[in-house]
Amino acid sequence: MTTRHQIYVVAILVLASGLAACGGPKTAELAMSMSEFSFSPASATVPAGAEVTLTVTNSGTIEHNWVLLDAGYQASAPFDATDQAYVVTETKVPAGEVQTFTFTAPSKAGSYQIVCSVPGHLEAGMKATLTVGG
Ligand SMILES: [Cu+2]
Repeated sequence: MTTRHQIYVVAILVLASGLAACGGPKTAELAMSMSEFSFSPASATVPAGAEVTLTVTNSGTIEHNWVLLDAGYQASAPFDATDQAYVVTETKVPAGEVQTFTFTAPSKAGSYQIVCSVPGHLEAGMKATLTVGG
């Protein structure tokens, strides 16, 4: 009984040190600003599956939404319930404010569209691209 218990303890320690050697989950920082009617920068790259700390600044004079859509999906104007179903993560930022939040980047590498879902803004060209690396 004691021997078996000791084997479990050793196995857990080996597993724990293996995870530590991998450095844990990947992290990335991303900063974007929004204004009428664009994102800056218009493209960015993060590692797949990374814990991304995103800082979004609304440097405009009206509210904007930072909306990340599913892989390969391109929103069609006007942004509606069909497009909403493909939202991976989003945040609403009032004029002049800065928001920081964390989200997990998709685990699948590819090109992801970022749009502003405020009516009329996608039509005005408010979109960007997030590339998720492998
Ligand atoms: Cu907008």
